[in-house]
Amino acid sequence: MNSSRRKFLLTGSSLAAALHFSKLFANPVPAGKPIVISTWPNVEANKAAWAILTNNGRALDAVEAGARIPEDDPNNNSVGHYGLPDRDGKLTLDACIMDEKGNCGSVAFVQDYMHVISIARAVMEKTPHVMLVGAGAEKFARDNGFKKEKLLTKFAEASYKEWLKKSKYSPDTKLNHDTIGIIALDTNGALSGACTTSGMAYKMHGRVGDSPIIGAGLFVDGEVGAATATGVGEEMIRIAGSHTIVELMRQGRSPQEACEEAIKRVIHKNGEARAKELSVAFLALSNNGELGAYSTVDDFSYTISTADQQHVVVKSKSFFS
Ligand code: SD4
Repeated sequence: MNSSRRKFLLTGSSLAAALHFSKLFANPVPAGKPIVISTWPNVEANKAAWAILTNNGRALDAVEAGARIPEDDPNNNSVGHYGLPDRDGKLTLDACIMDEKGNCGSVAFVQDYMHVISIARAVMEKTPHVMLVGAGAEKFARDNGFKKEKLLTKFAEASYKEWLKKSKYSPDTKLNHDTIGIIALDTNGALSGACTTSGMAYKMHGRVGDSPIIGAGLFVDGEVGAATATGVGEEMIRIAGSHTIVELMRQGRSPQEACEEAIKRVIHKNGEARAKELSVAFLALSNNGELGAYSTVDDFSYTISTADQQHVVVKSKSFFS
């Protein structure tokens, strides 16, 4: 998260959310349904999802509506229109969506279309495939009425020019780290999830992270639960993180225990010294509304909305705190 983003977080509706930040839960509490959780202080995204859930809407519609909010948020430099580019100066977007029945859609390496989460949903609903990438995904978007537009902003261009002076890439998500993974459980007990990102700033052109990879950045199994991720995507892919968490839940672990186990695997694979430099975080929800959250380092927060806790930002527990 860059410093301008941090400043933004302390204004307006985000201030209200930040004030709740002190409300740390010793353990995530079983919350029932409906419920929506999202990575980072995504208060406006949760509100959009919550409005659908409290109107007896589908979890799938709720997570899509929620994910669309940061895709068009000038203060989010990790998702959608206002994201930072790759090292060739191109903004490329990734997203996926999944419902309780295992239906899923995904797009990756998409340029010039802002609402990639909705394109991912269209892939799920209108094609026999799960994933479209690059020019093929863009053609599909165009053919299905999505608007092509210039997305790279002046701010992103200026940041890129600044980055070019040193041209040094390290997977330091602390610089821009606001990818949204959002999971909802609706009043009918159906679970869905969505994840959308511009990926790691200054990544190689063509690089795709975990966010559009079903099983890495997102996984949903309506009979068990769902998980999503944010951080250095290569690490989630290496352990098939979100799928691992759901499988651990299927075998009886709580969402919290499952998230902790997945983070321990990331740490085990990298060694503690390197893992301290890697920001990786998971968020999980069981199909009875119990949540879990855990991260490598102490920089992760998430937003929860339930009947009792309206759009509250909570600081996650972490391995290295
Ligand atoms: C990626 N997981 O592309 C994403 C980055 C991220 O907040 O989560 N940023 O690897």
